[in-house]
Amino acid sequence: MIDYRVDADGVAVLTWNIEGRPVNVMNEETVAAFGDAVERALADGTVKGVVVASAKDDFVAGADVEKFLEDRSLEEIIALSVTMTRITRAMETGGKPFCAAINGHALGGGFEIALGCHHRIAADKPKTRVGLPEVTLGLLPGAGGTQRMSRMLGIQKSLELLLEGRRLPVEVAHKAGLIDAVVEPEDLLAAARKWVADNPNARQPWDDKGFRVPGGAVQSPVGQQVFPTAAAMTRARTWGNHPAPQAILSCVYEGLQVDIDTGLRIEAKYFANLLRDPRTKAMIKTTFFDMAAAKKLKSRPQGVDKAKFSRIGILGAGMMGAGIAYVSARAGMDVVLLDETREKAQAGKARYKAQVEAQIGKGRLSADAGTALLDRIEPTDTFADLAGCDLVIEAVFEDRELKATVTRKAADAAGTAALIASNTSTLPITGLAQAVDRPEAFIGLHFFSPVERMPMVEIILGEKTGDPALARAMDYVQAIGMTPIVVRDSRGFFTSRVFASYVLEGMTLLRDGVKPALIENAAKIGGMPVGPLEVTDATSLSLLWDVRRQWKLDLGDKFEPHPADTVLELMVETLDRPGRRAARGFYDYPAEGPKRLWHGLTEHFPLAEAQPDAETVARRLMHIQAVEALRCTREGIVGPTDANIGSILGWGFPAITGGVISYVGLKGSDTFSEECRDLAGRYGDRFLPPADIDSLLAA
Ligand code: 3H9
Repeated sequence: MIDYRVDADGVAVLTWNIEGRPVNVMNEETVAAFGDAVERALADGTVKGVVVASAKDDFVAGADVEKFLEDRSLEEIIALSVTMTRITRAMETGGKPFCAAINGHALGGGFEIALGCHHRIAADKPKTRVGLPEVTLGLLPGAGGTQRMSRMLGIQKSLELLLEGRRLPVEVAHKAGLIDAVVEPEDLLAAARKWVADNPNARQPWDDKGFRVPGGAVQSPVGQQVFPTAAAMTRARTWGNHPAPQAILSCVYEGLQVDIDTGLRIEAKYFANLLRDPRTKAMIKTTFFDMAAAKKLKSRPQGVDKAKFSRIGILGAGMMGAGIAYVSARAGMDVVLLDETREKAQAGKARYKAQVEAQIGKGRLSADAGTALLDRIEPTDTFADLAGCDLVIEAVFEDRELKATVTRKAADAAGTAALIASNTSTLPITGLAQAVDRPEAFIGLHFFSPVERMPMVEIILGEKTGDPALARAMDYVQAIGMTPIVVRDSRGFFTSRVFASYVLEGMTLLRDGVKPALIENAAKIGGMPVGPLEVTDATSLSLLWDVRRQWKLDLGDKFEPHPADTVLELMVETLDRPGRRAARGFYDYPAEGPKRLWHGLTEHFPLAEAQPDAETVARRLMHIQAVEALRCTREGIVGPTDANIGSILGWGFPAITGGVISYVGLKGSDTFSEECRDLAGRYGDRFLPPADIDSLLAA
């Protein structure tokens, strides 16, 4: 587990090499083995100093996150932190120099081991990342990270890194002072050994009498300025929904006012409290494990050869089509971008020229790579250019006839080997598949806007879509670096349908006379990143109104009117406020200055005399999404895991809940049902929860 070797110079090398795991992780057994090795080195009179190294590609990837999902007592949870404290303090104060030889990723607890060494040398590998990303899992560093990093970098810089959980390239960490030296990979061990041999009296600065926090202590003018600002910014960003950033602030604030040993105990307490919070587990399950499994295509149909996409076609060079062309070209594919005229296709490509230039400007892309990327996109108005495409994605207007016409032409031109997809967000795939001779090779690929920033694609199965088509579609999504969820065909599929329930509820609140600012703020109190009125503006009221009208036409008697329909109609048809792009929606968007809620709202939607409390408004906005998502799972449109992933990546449902279905589990199905029935009694049957919720929650 931990190889122990002492060389002729008296330098012990403790090498992490956890059997049966792809990366080195820290759990009770591995940490105990590491502790034994540290003790042995300290006790061995022939050992002059110690190098901590790894035999795997990474250094140590942190605590074994799988263990965090288990139910444990406070004592058991604290034990890992306490043991790590004992070990790292022994390393720091045992009288022998310790040097970390960081050969690859050193993250979370792995980087905390390195911080517990007197010196850190890293191999110069561009892909290596180091840092403390715990906050992104809803946690805080529980093996000394908050205490050591703040004592090394000072309050401001350490809070920035701890609160963002940034994974730093080695060179950046070196500049920040977290890594002491960077060497060629083949020189790493020798450099570490040499440092140990040359520095027999190494000590951590915080173990010296008179140690001062760099830049100023908590009660210094700097501390007095940084903490209130950081607390206010955290509050503004999280609306009090995320316990981890708050706990990190407390750890640094309290920990820096005491000695390091007391600080480490404070950190352990906050760490354990976070880990016992059911929200943290829910977040870890969905964002760490389920998303990784989805990205690795764990549910891909078996027995279908992995598909390669060297040339693909996009129909329609509007915002979505151009975005899909860009992300595909970015992944190395040749893209035929087709529109009615060459000029329109060219304009679609041009949308991304600035994007590429910005990437070059930021040093994320070389000028040559940027030019090559754009060169891979071939604008055209000729269907014959689609010959030989492995995949064609239709991304024209939401007009059934138009879609059928272009899809048929494209399928004929591309040939029988091509997978044919539609990027519709609303029209059922089974109907669109009728346009082609091979409905088994037709599938929905629903991208989100802006394509290059949204990390997910909703794959929609038509009635006749075959497994090979699904497997190939998943391969494509993986190839462009995104996460797929798979859903069955239905009106609005999964994401558009549940997202619509949120924005329609926001508009219904407006119709009910609730203050617009209360609606927007309550959504954020509920954990949503953007209020329903603002996000409707961004999506476009007129688009939503068109969809509602189309559904009414399609469904006839079966169409279920929504109380928000009157709001949409008034805003779009009478008041001509179609949304953000026209700079007129629920908000005004003055050329100078920030957007603001349109003052005319209260004239057209008079305020009710009695305003509800924010909690009730938030509950309406959050519960309605969960009810709609449960209905989708009941109807077999989506499974609970994909529903959770889709809600977080697709429309920003709060990750701290673990997703829209997990949200119900966290509340408890009985409590949730009761609250929904109460809302249904007061605001309408749309809140009525499906029966037997428990059977819908299990992943
Ligand atoms: C922490 O450290 C808290 C401490 O402060 C508290 C101490 C008391 N645990 O991603 P990959 C698995 S919190 C369990 O495909 P790559 C992973 O699930 C932790 N499993 O490889 C996958 O399994 P499978 C803070 C882990 O090369 C396999 O290993 N640390 C862990 O693309 C291969 O992983 C982090 O947040 C883990 N910690 O990327 C870092 N790490 O084969 C988390 C990996 O069944 N890890 N696995 O699908 C990573 O970011 C990436 O794995 C890494 C390698 C960049 C290291």
